[in-house]
Amino acid sequence: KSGEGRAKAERMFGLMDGFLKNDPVSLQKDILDHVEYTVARSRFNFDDFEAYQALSHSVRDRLIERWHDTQQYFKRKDPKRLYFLSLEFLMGRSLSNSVINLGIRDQCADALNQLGFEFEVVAEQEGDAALGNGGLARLSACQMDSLATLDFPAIGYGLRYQYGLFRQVILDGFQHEQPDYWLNFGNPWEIERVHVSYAVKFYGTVEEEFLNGEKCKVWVPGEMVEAVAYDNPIPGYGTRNTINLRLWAAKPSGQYDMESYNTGDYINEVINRQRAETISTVLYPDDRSYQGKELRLKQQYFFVSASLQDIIRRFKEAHNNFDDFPEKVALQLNDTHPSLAIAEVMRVLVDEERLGWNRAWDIVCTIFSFTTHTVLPEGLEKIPVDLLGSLLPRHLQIIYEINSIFMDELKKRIGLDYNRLSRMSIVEEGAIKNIRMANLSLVCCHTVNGVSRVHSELLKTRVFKDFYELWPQKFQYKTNGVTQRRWIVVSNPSLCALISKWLGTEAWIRDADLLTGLREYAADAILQQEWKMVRKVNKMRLAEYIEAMSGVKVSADAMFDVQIKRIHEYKRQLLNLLGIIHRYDCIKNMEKSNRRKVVPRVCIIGGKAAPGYEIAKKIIKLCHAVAEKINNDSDVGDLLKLVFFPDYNVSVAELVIPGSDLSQHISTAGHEASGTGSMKLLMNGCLLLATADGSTVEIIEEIGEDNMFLFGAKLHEVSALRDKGPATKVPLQFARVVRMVREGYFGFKDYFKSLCDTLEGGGDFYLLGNDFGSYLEAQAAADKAFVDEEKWTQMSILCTASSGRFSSDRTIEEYAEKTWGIEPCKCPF
Ligand code: H53
Repeated sequence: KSGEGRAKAERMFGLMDGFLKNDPVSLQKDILDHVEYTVARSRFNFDDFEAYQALSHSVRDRLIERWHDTQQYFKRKDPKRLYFLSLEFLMGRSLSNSVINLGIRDQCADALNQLGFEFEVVAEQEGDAALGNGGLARLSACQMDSLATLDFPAIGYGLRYQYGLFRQVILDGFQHEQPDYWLNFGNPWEIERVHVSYAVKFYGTVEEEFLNGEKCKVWVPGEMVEAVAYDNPIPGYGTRNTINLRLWAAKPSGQYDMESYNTGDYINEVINRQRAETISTVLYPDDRSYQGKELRLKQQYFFVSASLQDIIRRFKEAHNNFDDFPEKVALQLNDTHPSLAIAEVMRVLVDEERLGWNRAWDIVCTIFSFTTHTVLPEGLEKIPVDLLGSLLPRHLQIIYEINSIFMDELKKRIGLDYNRLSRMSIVEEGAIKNIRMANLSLVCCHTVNGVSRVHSELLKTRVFKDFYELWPQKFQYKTNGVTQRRWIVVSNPSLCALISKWLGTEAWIRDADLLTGLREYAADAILQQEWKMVRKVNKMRLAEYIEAMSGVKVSADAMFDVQIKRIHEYKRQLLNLLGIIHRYDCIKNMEKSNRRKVVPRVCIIGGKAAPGYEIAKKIIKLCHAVAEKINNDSDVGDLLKLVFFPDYNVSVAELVIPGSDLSQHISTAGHEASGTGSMKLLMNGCLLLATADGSTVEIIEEIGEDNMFLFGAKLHEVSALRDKGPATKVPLQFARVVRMVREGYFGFKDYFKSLCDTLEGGGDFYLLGNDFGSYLEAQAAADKAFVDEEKWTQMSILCTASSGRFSSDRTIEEYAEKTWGIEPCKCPF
């Protein structure tokens, strides 16, 4: 464009103010219009849910406006874009988050008020979008918020499951799973794009053909499924930028085989075609054991293929030479779930674009980066060769070819060290041959990121040691972070207001490092008073919820002690429960007069167990059995209560976190890759009781050991302790509490036997016995600190003040600079 033309276009973008006005009167009119014309209710008669629908549609209109402008702007500027591929996004609710990021929260509340509705009540009508399992999935959601807020040109790609993570229902203390058919009331936060759809191929054979005298491979598929895009606008905070999360849904393909329509079996033919939709039906609820299921592999390829067709189409709109591809495209693999993308890009470039193997390979090696979220070799995904060969025959060939070239090069580098060669091979030999998706990713990506410093060290020295020695330059880490927009501004508005008041600015909402400004007031009596008030009100709200949910009355003066996360043996909810049993036992056995000295506690545990994870389900049952006993014991009264929060999800977290005094992050050292719950709690001024694992190690550096309760074996001690066999230091109290469970003090003796067996008789892989003594000491220290209100409040303020480093904004900035090589592209206001 000429200089003048560009200036004109700039002016146009500068004028790009919204059509839709954000004052309460305009908003109210829009809400009423949506009540009438979208929800089809009378504006004289609609309820809270309908108000939610109408308000959401009004907000969605505003999102769409910004979304269009942002896409338009990106298209014009054509920056290098980040494509974030993840099979899971745990978004939770959207309304409150959207109105806050758009800066129209108060106007919406006013508009509703005049119509006789309350914003909080209306927002409560929304269900969670739970298209993910746990930490990994919520991390993706936090990172999307940061990408938008920091104006990065990014697009998220994933799957639009019809059934999100199962609902956990507790019956008689046992977990039952119920399907989460979350779309039955419509979803105002997505936009169906019937015209953005791609055919995805499966099965079939690979044939050789001669084209222009050149031999080439052609994949003749046996099945085609259509992928249809659903766009979910993600607004940034304090910016016009609104990026896209594009989720794919499976539909029967339009391109079917005409032959089969002449067989006369019309009904069966239609039913078969309809089966295509199953691909995006349901989220796999187990987050780290991969069982080589065909449907799971289909999901992976389906979302990868559709996303890449979309990415390549977008690239080709503006470019005609694939050598420019790496300058415009960064592909981020969130764990190995999308790693088939590597083989898919090779296939497209070699078989369809005919670039030749070497040119295609050079491109592939510069566009992919990979983040791993696990510590354990068992957590790494493997795909049986037979399965891959039948579903994606051409991809298997490509992976074999990549491996063969890699193995040849490796032999030249390291010689004939067959053990090491077989460890590093992408193909795992054995009774069942497997493709190791992590090895594929390590070979083909330019960078592999860990999610905390300790995690990265473990990757280098254990999990991927062989690869680290070969390519040390590929290894980086970006300590995880969470978004303060969701975890303070949305979920804890009164703390948010207090922070802004004392800092004299709201700038920390975009720059969390500014929270350190609170440090200088940590000892200020007035701030402490206000801080305590805010926390007390949050605790009262939580107490009300507990009573409504479980019938258990709790006092907001007690210490609220929470452990909220997926149930896993390594996360040691069982250690927490044994500690609670010990506390109960002590109260029962102490002189009545001494009970006055006990610091009252409300212990809260929440989390889901994977449906097939027996031990985890027993831990949930034990929690209920112990709660039943304690909560009904008049000797104990208010001194100790135990509640299990059923169906823990993002919106439950938003309620629990602001009202927590103490939170537990007590995994056996060396097992939690990072952990992100701790960061959300820290931001909200909750003190941590924790082991030195994952990101906690870095949290300690920020807040100091004095401001938390640290315990347990250190990483370097763990393997020696295991080698030594049954812990020699197991305290007597440990044996006693395990015996209480074993002998049926809480009932269900036979059922809990196998749970107790994991702890005794040479087992105890997770070292509960070893850590029990120091765990009790840390708990005692927490009790002691809680009594000194002034000190506790000061520590609480310091936690929030030190949490800035754990904002996902920092994580994303590091990725942008060190891994993706992308720059902000800010849509003018
Ligand atoms: O990912 C989180 C980490 C956390 C880790 C978690 C995770 C999953 O949620 C699922 C599978 C997996 O391998 C790892 O356990 O430590 O904080 C985000 O990185």
